[in-house]
Amino acid sequence: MSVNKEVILKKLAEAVINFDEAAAMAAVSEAISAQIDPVEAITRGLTAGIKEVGDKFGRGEIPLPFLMLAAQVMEKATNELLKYVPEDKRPEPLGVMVLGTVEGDIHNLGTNIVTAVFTAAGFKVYNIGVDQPVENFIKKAEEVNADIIGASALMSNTLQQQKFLGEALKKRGIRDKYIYMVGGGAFPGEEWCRECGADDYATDVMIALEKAKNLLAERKGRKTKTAKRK
Ligand code: B12
Repeated sequence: MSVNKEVILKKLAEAVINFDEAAAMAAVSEAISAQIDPVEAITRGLTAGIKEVGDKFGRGEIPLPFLMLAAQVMEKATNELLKYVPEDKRPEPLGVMVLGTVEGDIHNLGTNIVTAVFTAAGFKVYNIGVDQPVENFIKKAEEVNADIIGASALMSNTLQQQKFLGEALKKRGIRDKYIYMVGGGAFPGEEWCRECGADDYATDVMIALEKAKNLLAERKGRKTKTAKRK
């Protein structure tokens, strides 16, 4: 691993920690010139920074306006890096995903990254935005005939919405129509995924992508087998 790459990733993280937009954009340029994978620059650079800011906020070491400044820097730098994620142009989408942040939660840096990375990988993503009631996920998924429903939650008091969505899908008898994935920074792990009745979870976009591809392949395999048996 090149030393230069680690230095640039650190600069990206520090720029967010110091809410220094100029330093962030300079580090973004350096990352692009050094041909660092833009997704890695986001996940190992900027995201490491925003996590540290979040921890400081959580410990009461910095007030909310500083958290907001750091989030703005993160968003601007992320948007610039996402321009360099190569588009994988496929005639048919790999899969259709409806994605959003659950009701009561306005965090969207993560879902914007998931949207960009999944789109670049060949998915058609309908990002329905933040603060979305359970019904809206279902309505959109039914409307666009989605393969995957993805729900993001970042706070302990909004996590339960992921469970409500799983329950609502079941109640309507359409749970098996969809792959249901849950994620977001505050994700408690495997056990919570099961409680939500979800197929899988991820707290990192690249892991989410790999899991989504595997789940789709599994499902397509199952469908082909059923069709052959008929
Ligand atoms: C940035 C930030 C903000 C920004 C949000 C800006 C924006 N446009 O999103 C602002 C300043 C607005 C904000 C506001 C608030 N925040 Co805030 N925020 C954060 C912070 C620091 C980072 C979150 C983030 O963007 N991370 C970076 C992204 C890229 O990561 P991510 O979301 O996890 O996404 C990745 C993966 O999870 C995955 N992924 C994401 N979604 C999905 C979906 C699926 C289906 C899958 C498979 C994968 C996946 O892929 C992404 C890329 O790798 C966190 C701390 C933390 N450590 O998470 C606190 C944090 C989440 N916030 C917190 C709080 C309390 C708040 C406020 C209530 C503060 C207040 N007093 O007003 C408000 C919330 C208002 C509301 N109703 O939602 C708390 C929550 C505590 C808790 N456990 O409940 C945290 C944990 C901070 C803390 N330590 O106290 N916040």
